[in-house]
Amino acid sequence: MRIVVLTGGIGGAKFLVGAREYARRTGAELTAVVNVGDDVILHGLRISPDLDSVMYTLGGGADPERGWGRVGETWAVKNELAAYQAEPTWFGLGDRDVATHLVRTTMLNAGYPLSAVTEALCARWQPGLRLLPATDDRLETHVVVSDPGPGPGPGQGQGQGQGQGSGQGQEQGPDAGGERAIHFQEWWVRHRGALPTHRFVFVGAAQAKPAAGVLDALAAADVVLIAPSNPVVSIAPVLAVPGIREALAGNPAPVVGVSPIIGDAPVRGMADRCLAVLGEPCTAAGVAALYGARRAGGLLDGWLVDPVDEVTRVDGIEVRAVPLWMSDAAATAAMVGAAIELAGRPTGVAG
Ligand code: FO1
Repeated sequence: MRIVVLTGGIGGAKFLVGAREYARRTGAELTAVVNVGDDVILHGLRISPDLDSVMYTLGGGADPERGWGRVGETWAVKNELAAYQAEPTWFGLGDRDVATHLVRTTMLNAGYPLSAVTEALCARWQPGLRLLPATDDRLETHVVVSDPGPGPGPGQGQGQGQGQGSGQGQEQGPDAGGERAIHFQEWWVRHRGALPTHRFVFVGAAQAKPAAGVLDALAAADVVLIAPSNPVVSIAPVLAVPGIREALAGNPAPVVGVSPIIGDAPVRGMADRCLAVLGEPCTAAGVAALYGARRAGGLLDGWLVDPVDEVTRVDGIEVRAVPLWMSDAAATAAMVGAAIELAGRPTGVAG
């Protein structure tokens, strides 16, 4: 059986550990199509947070608490950059992590596509499944926030002037009411999403093409799973790549999603804040409705929810309640088995 998983970073990485366990037990072939909207160029380095979270987690090099970056990390480069007041100082670049970004940036500058770079990095990390970026083209999530007007607002302050205008909340400048876009990483890391936010924009999406291998994987899939990632800033940017939604609709293989919301709250991260920007409820049923039912022109045939959410049905989508806490690989593998079962495929796992 061929399984394709659409995924973001941290929550998706944990999900893929279970999916890999399931694939090992059943002999299924597993491909992950990973969000690149978090990607950013900082200090001249190309950083791909979701690809790295997945690669490090599956390769055993991730810091388990943070979910991003390397375990046993040191921060000499970050501290030296801060000593030079080289902005941004709010993004934590670990020394080991920098080596990944140096290799990636060197290969991209040499003309290799991101999918080839990812393959090369995975030769070291051996994630145990195929990792594909959603696209090899530029696709960056930017966030449109209210503009406090002139003055050293966040991200524009000089080195020494950095203290004013940022960090003490969002003073309204004289021409308050404007809008400006900041990179997702500034919104997420520097401001923790605590800015008056209007919308998310996937810059470059309209011109982006699915990365090499993505459309073939989706066309050949027997089941497609949507990982319990942030629906707004992790899954949506994947679906924004022209051709990916069409490939899902064109393949009758069932699409089953796993709720990232348990008990009306995100398992981790800021899906609640992101959903609020869209005016969507932070509920398991709400996210399913956001993805939509295949028979109504949306994505889903099935939806896994945690029993605590007592969601019995979402129009046109078959709902199943199973424990969704990814406490370990075995628990997550059981979730994957339940999703495959809901897809109506033989799970191939005895008992
Ligand atoms: N997330 C943070 O909250 N703070 C950081 O300093 C930070 C640094 C960082 C460096 C490399 C990397 O691959 C990811 C990093 N992240 C950091 C996570 C990143 O912001 C992710 O995009 C989000 O966690 C959303 O998935």
